[in-house]
Amino acid sequence: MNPAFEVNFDGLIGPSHNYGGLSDGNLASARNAGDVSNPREAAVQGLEKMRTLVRAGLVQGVLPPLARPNFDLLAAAGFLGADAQIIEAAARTAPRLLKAAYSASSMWTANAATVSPSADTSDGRLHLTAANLSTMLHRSIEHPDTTATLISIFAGEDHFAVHGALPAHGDFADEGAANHVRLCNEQGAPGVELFVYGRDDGESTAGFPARQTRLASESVARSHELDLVRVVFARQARRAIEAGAFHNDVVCVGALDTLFFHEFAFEDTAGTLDALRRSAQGLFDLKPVMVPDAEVPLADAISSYLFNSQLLQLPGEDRLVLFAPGETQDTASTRAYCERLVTRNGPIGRVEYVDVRQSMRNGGGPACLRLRVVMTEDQLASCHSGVLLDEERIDELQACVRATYRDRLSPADLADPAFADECRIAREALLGILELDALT
Ligand code: SUG
Repeated sequence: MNPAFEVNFDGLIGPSHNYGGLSDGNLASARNAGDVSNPREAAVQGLEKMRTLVRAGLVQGVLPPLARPNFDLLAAAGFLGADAQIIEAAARTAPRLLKAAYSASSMWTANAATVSPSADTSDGRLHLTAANLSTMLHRSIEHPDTTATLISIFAGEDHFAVHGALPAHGDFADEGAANHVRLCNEQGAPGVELFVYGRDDGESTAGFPARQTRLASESVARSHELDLVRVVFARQARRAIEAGAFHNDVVCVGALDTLFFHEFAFEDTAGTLDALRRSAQGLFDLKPVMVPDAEVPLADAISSYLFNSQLLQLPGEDRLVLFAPGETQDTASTRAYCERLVTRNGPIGRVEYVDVRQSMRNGGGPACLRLRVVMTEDQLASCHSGVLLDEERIDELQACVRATYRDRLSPADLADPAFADECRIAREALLGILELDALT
């Protein structure tokens, strides 16, 4: 076995972070629509989370923000001319479209791609498939640029296979790693990949959208050349989606042999656990930690984002650590649950709270902000080193954010053509620090 470890690639929050209210079914996005955001604080909070993990001894990566506004989207809608003219015309006649073009949603890199480590794939390469994010307009424009970013970071076909997104149709709706959990004994050993979907292709559901289809999950599993004996497809509970869990990672998180999930996460909990145990036979003994609704009501799980935590193995600690959002500490039921959880003799030994409130108000917790990539030493050595962080680089990025980002942004401010230049200048400076100038 080739030893491997998990690298978290967090999204660096972009200068246009705003509360656009663009995501139907995402209660936080709807609740905070139109509020004034603070992009500077948002990016600093995200970088502080990365710093916490660097200090804990983990390898931490970062993915740069995508260029915003996305002029291709505006041009596709017939807005042509000089940049300032395009923005003024769009602000006047299509303000919602302008918000979509400006969305900083690429920060939630759990949705950037689905990742299968080389221990699970038949060609021994690390596979990544960019997610088409086809359900939400503002997210559907991310994948071409995300694919380009992934190719420039995971360069070299000996080690990496970067796949472009699935066809942009509802039947292939794909939201990436937010609906995918990899379980294993140790990172370098073969694991079991759990794909969670909300509907079948061709199936329409009333109410909040189910953003992942079974066909999309199966397609990714096939192109990643996974051993299908080690793959489980499970249906997300309709009840969870209706309660505001627009991605599975709002009600479930897994790490190593541990699956931490809410009682109402899956349509068929017993069947899902049985299938996981069967797939894990000979590899590891599954450790399920199910949170009963009687202890944490589904509504609290979703408003506090208890499950949208990072579940991490830290050097020197024998049990897993849950890095949960501060909102989990502020919510009585989840705080009490976490206090009880760590006193038990289970696989989770400690809970730490992190402040990512700016992102949380758009429905993005600690787990949304990171893409997990399990890598061997060789793969790490051949990926682009400019995006791997030490504290010095974090300091540089924070200084750049403080110098170039606004600390107040309302959706109405997007109408100001000068803001587009500010966004470009800020992003170019960040790309310079990450040695990714080729992406400008
Ligand atoms: O897709 N919010 C994101 C949040 C993504 C969270 N990711 C995971 N759970 N992995 C979404 O709904 C809101 C943007 C706005 O409303 O302006 C938004 O896109």
